[in-house]
Amino acid sequence: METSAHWGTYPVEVSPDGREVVAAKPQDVDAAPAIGNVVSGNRHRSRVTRPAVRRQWLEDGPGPRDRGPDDFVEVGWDTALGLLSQELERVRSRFGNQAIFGGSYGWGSAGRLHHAQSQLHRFLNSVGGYTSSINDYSRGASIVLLPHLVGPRTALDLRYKPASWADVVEHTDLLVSFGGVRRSNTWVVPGGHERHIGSAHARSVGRTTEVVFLSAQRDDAFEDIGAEWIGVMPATDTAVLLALIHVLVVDGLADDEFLARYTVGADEVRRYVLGDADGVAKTPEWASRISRTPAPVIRDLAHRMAAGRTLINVVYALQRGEGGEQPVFAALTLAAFLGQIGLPGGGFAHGFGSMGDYGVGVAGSRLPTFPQGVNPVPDFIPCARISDMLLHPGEEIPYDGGTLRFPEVKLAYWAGGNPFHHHQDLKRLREALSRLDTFVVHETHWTPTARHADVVLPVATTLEREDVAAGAGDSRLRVVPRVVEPLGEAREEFWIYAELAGRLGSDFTEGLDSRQWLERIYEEWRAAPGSPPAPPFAEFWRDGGVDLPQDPYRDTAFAEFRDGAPLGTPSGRIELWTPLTGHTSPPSGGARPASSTCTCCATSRPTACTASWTWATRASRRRWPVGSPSG
Ligand SMILES: Nc1nc2c(c(=O)[nH]1)N[C@H]1C(S)=C(S)[C@@H](COP(=O)(O)OP(=O)(O)OC[C@H]3O[C@@H](n4cnc5c(=O)[nH]c(N)nc54)[C@H](O)[C@@H]3O)O[C@H]1N2
Ligand SMILES: Nc1nc2c(c(=O)[nH]1)N[C@H]1C(S)=C(S)[C@@H](COP(=O)(O)OP(=O)(O)OC[C@H]3O[C@@H](n4cnc5c(=O)[nH]c(N)nc54)[C@H](O)[C@@H]3O)O[C@H]1N2
Ligand SMILES: [Mo]
Repeated sequence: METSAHWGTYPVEVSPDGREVVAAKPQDVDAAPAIGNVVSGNRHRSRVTRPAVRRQWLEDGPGPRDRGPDDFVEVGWDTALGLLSQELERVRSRFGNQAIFGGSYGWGSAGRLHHAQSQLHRFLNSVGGYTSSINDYSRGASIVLLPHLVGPRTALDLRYKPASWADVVEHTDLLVSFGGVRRSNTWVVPGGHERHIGSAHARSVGRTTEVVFLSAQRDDAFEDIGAEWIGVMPATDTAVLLALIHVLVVDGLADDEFLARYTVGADEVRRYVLGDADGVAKTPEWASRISRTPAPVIRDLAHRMAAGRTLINVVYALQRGEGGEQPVFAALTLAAFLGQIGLPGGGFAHGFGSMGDYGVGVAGSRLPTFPQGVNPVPDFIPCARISDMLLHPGEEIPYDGGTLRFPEVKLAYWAGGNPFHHHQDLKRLREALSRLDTFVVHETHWTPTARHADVVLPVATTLEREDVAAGAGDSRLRVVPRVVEPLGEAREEFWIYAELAGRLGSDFTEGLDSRQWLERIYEEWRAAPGSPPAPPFAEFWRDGGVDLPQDPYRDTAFAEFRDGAPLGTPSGRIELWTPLTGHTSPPSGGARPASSTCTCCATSRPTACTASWTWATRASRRRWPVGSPSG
């Protein structure tokens, strides 16, 4: 029997007594070794097996308190659901639905129906809505930045239609990656893939293309890719990038024709790297003092880049820190100075080695989706502002060229994420959570987040429920069968929300159980225009899945632009500079963006989030990472 995780597809067996799951030998030659932990974790003693309520909350009622690891009282489902529905009712009727935070960032587990966030959002929408969160921790800065530089559609294409591994093999002479092209990272895809393909691609690239990666770690790239390592201090890549531009400008290697035709602001960049703007020439010697990358290495790299078809890749990690938008901006600028943006296998990429679905070269099919309904509450935060929101209710912050006011939240509801794993400054997070009246967590395991909750509800794992799974560009929509019964009193979240909705007088299920919903989302997907040929549900289930078409995408991001189609930026070109006075309006026109993030959300201080996303602005305020690796 095969199951699915974000880590991929893998076979499992069940012990003769039907209770334990046993990992079987994977057919996937590139299977992630960590997959074994999923199986051994399924019956681990850290599983949440019964609903549990913080004793103090139970005895003294909802209210702000230090949510340390004090004791929990296990209660029956009826008691837990009764208490929780009462509390949800109290908060929504007394304070309004915006006092419920349901952002609930996190990956949960693979599966299209039992997607933890979709389920929670559908439930909260059914009871009047919630304060939501947008964007992510993965590309928090670049999701907001790139639409301003290249337009919203091209920014999206850079994620889903970048130069592919196959393009690199065929066209790229030199792939320069800022950050390691890690094998381990490509094991993971949202929704998982039928088979891991990263290593095979890396082997091909290793045979055809010179690969150079800049990183603090020597062993930071696929072994097979045969990459050359250049050491750089973390968070100093922007200095190296500016020095590379400096060399191109000074040595006459910049593609002035491309810059004139396809970009705005190149003259300002030239003046900036030459030091006309601030008296500091961004020479390789200047950069080497900051980055510890030797100046001759930088100079040589610039010449190698200009000598053939070069693709510049920036891994996600670089933008996940203060000032993290700068290396992304500077790398795009460098690619513009090389003039190869939009040529096959050349230009700029942002994700090789960060995610297994990056550059697979296949146009992703639409996938079955559990409908979430409509959220009438307009309040939202960039997801990484959780502590700021709780500590500073009512305060305004600049966000993506506009202003955002933090709502006053009384109850946070988390399902499928672990903020004590993913957030910064955990002491501050703990202080922030102490301001809540109530913190609800659905978990499979007693994570640190669960231990900080007031109400902890035990949920069934992927191995304990039925679902369907696939990732973007996947070769198969897979059946995810129930392998064992839920442990202890763990339940499907679908059941939990159905029960709560019943108590609160709303409709979560539309009269269907989770198996019927599975069939419904599958059949709706099958009937939708543009879906690939697929059999009826019963046949699909019996066959264990259906193959998805592997149509290669024709035009990569920027291909049409190179052919003359304008970008979705105000100038229609790549914007390398923005006047220091005033920001261009966000692509959304100031309204809530469908999906994007705060430039500074990786920092968690409102004062650091200035929506000043040009590195020119940053530099002028002397926020440059000069001298210290952490900036
Ligand atoms: N220091 C540092 N912090 C980081 C990063 C970093 O590089 N360094 N990376 C950041 C990034 S890019 C990301 S994406 C985040 C990841 O942050 P998270 O997505 O929060 O991390 P996970 O540990 O995968 O949390 C998922 C949780 O969901 C639970 N779970 C699984 N299935 C289900 C389910 O069906 N229902 C429910 N209710 N729960 C379920 C799991 O037990 C687990 O605790 O971390 C971010 N934080
Ligand atoms: N095995 C595994 N794979 C995963 C995940 C996982 O949890 N486990 N999470 C997935 C998720 S949610 C995401 S968002 C992606 C994250 O993908 P990334 O953000 O790309 O992954 P990281 O491993 O954090 O960073 C990649 C490499 O960048 C280098 N690096 C870090 N900072 C700097 C810097 O300032 N300069 C330079 N030059 N190099 C730097 C580090 O050496 C690191 O090995 O990974 C995905 N893949
Ligand atoms: Mo991520």
